[in-house]
Amino acid sequence: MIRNFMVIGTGGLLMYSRQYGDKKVDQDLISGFLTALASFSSEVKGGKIESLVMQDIRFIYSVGEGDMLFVFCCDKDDLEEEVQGRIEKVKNEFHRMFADQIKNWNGNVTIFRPFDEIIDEMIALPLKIVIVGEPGVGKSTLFDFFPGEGILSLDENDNEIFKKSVSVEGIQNVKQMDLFKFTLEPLVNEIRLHVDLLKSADIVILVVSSGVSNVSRTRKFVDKLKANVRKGRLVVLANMQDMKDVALEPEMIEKNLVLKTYGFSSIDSEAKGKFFALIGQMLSNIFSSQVSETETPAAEPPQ
Ligand SMILES: Nc1nc2c(ncn2[C@@H]2O[C@H](COP(=O)(O)OP(=O)(O)OP(=O)(O)O)[C@@H](O)[C@H]2O)c(=O)[nH]1
Ligand SMILES: [Mg+2]
Repeated sequence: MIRNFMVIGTGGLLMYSRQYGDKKVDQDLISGFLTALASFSSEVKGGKIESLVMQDIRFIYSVGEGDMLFVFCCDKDDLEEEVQGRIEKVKNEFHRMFADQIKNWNGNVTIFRPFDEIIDEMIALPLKIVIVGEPGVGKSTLFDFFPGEGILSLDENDNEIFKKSVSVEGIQNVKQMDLFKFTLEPLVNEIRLHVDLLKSADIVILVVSSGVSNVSRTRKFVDKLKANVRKGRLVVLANMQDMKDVALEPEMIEKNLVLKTYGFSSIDSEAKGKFFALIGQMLSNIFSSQVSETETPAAEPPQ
């Protein structure tokens, strides 16, 4: 996820800054980045797009006219290409909109605020969601909420990767989402082929049918999956909660798999809306500070 976008003028003056999500990028880290840049400034000339990782932040930057610096601060595991493609567009648009103001800039940062709307449009990356589970847990039923064709591609071993891009309603700052679908066992067995996708996914949803045997089989794959997903991003969708007689309660499953678990039923008449609401809830849980309490077995069990 992009956390912050900055335009820095000559002499290191911050001309424009826009923050996304609740978590501010640490000011000291930004200063550290600028200091590091100054120490090899000859290399950043020429409009090339560069990237520098400091702590958990990846700075992707490009120099514009008059040595202005355009910087995206992202998560370190984000795929660079996805952001790089946008930085040139953003840079050109900023220069185009503010050509005169930049020339005679007197230090007033408010004159650049009209850029808020432009940047929000330009950098909206689709939310990347991986859906994984054993056969028959309801993955396809979830995908079928969304009209339109999916795209099928093959990995190196001819396993199918199914992707569907859908428009999102009702989640703040999210307009589009890319859903990927995998069957649990082949994914985990071939996990090295999918590390980039898993690590860069905003959320990885492990779907279970909430049946005892399905949950216990799923459990065997959790550790390996968790090791390849960003902290707090692997969650469980306890599907088929309508099957009251056989479905384990979400709290039980959460305890058993030691992962944040959300109850669900895909055959609910309002399942689509509820699915969006859940995604919103997952996102806000991920970005709140107590993210992954449930991931530590030592944490008190939910009751
Ligand atoms: N009662 C109930 N049935 C469900 C629910 N979700 C899915 N099903 C049914 O479960 C069956 C399997 O669902 P699918 O969506 O095909 O499962 P899948 O995970 O895509 O399965 P594979 O494609 O074989 O991997 C279908 O008959 C669905 O109608 C649910 O929440 N409640
Ligand atoms: Mg299916």
